[in-house]
Amino acid sequence: MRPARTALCLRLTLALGLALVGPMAVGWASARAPIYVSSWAVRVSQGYQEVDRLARKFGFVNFGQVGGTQIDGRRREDIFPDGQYFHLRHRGVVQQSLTPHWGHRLRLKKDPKVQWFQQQTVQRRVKRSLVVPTDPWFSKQWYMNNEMQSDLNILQVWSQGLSGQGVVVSVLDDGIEKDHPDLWANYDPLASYDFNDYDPDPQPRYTPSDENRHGTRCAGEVAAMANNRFCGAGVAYNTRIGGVRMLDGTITDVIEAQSLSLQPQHIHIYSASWGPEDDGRTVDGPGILTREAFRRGVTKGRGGLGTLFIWASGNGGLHYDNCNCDGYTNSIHTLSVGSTTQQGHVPWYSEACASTLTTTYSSGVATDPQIVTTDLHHQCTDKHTGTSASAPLAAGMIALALEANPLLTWRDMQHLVVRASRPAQLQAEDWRTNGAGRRVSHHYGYGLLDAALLVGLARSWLPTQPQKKCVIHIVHTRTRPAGEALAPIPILPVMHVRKNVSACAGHANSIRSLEHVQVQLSLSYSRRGDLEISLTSPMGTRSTLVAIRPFDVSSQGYNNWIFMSTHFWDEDPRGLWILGLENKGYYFNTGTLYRYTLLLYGTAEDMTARPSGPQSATAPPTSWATFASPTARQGTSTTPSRR
Ligand SMILES: *[C@@H]1O[C@H](CO)[C@@H](O)[C@H](O)[C@H]1NC(C)=O
Ligand SMILES: [Ca+2]
Ligand SMILES: [Ca+2]
Ligand SMILES: [Ca+2]
Repeated sequence: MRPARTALCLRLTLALGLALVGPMAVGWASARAPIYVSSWAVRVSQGYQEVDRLARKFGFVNFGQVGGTQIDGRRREDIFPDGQYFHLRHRGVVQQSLTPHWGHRLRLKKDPKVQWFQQQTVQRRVKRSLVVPTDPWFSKQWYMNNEMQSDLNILQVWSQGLSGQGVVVSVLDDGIEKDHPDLWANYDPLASYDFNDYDPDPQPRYTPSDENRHGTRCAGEVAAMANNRFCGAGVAYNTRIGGVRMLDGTITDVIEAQSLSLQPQHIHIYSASWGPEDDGRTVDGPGILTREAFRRGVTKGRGGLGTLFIWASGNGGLHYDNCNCDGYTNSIHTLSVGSTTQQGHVPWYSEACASTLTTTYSSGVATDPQIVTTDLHHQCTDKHTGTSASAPLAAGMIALALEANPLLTWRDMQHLVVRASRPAQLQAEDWRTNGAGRRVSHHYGYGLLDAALLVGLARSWLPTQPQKKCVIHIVHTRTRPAGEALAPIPILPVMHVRKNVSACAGHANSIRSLEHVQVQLSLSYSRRGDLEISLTSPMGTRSTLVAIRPFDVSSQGYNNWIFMSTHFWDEDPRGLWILGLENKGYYFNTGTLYRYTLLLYGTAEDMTARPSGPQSATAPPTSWATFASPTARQGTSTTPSRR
């Protein structure tokens, strides 16, 4: 499909090939389409020489007789006594394909000497035992050691022979202790750089307070080595791991953009746990270069399949921050990850917002268990916390999915994550069922990410059709070319702006199934944090674009700010969209709406017609979100801008 991908493809298919040779143990989830490999069984009665002729003629390699291997000098003729079955492979055929090779099928069919043939498919065989790493701290890794009923389901994936082989992840943070005993073997200098000191070595700067331990901790969650008698195991323990040191110094648009576009043909997944201050009053996002880095990443990175940017949703829960006021996590190009505690509660640091796609485990109150990972000074810790602990877990799970299917695009992966996330036992007051029948929450996105579901779906996923973008200008006070100026709209205490939308029907960019929806707003408001903004889709899904933020007393309003919601995923966008503006604070607030643009992203395909995902039809019990007591909150410290 995309020629630039060849090199990457080769390397990854090699890894896949290896996985296939081993005791292949795949898929316990749903029934799937067969996956064809570059291997044929043929029956030719005239024997070996005739098969050789056939192989030469069609460009196959003759791997010999099936059952004809010599053991102790004796032929194993008991299996196929007539000696007529042969194994052919073709080097010019992709290692794995969802369709049989029609050309070879036709040629073999036409050849009179071929009595029977069959292109081989991947046989899904489940190993009956789980592969459990022997690392001494693995027993403490509660979120993946099968101790709890709804863990991240990672043992299931390891037991299929997947461990992130061939995948490259880079952690953008404060450095990485590359000689750490649980990281060194997976450390990848090509996926690393130091943009604080401009040198290739991302080793953290050591200080008495060990403030630069964050990147090393995140890296271990992804790629700590397994079965080496040290610490625990990373989610994708054979993934190559790099670190970009960029948070330990002055951060600029240039440094962010350089970090996010480091080696985009080599690094497949970037994991980032930083952003604007989580103080509950900032509205800020990437600069012009960084936005371009995201755009280039998804269009040109990974051989054109698109770089995967995994982002922590934010730690501003204590300040009632909203991750939709953070332009990194709410970008359609980043896959935003929230947190839940072991008990399935909303953690005290968690930020709710409409752009979060999925959730993994992390810390909670002081009595909740935390995340086990590598630490500075060749140590191991069981005290890693916050949403910054959640994003790398998701990055590791996505690495496993990429090993299972290296050809997934950045949008494929978001579709898969939507389908592989489950409400499970996660508690929130706002679980709703959207128009595509999926439960979604502002605290958790589509719920807890399940690695086995993700990998199972990834194996048989048919590529998502091209992204369509439909832009609808609903309010604009710009002077039109004709000279007609539209008057700004005063914002009433409760106001709804309705628009019946065709979603570009009849045009090339007509959308049948939604992915991301953006709302771009320019408005003034006397106290920005008091204004709650919501969007309701034609299918009746109401998504809060921003909830009240009591600390945001700014009178600056929103200046072309883009809010994003993932809650309408796979819905049909045609019909009435309602933007809701509501004063939830100071009675005398006033404001003016200058501009409102609705940006719909999606595809022409009806995605709901595809086999349904893992979403359970039975609704789990919901309850009110619980927050830790203020005293317990002090147990965990977070640094602004790092998560
Ligand atoms: C929206 O417009 C379409 C086409 O004009 C019409 O059929 C439909 O009834 C309208 N829907 C609403 C809710 O007004
Ligand atoms: Ca350095
Ligand atoms: Ca280990
Ligand atoms: Ca935030």
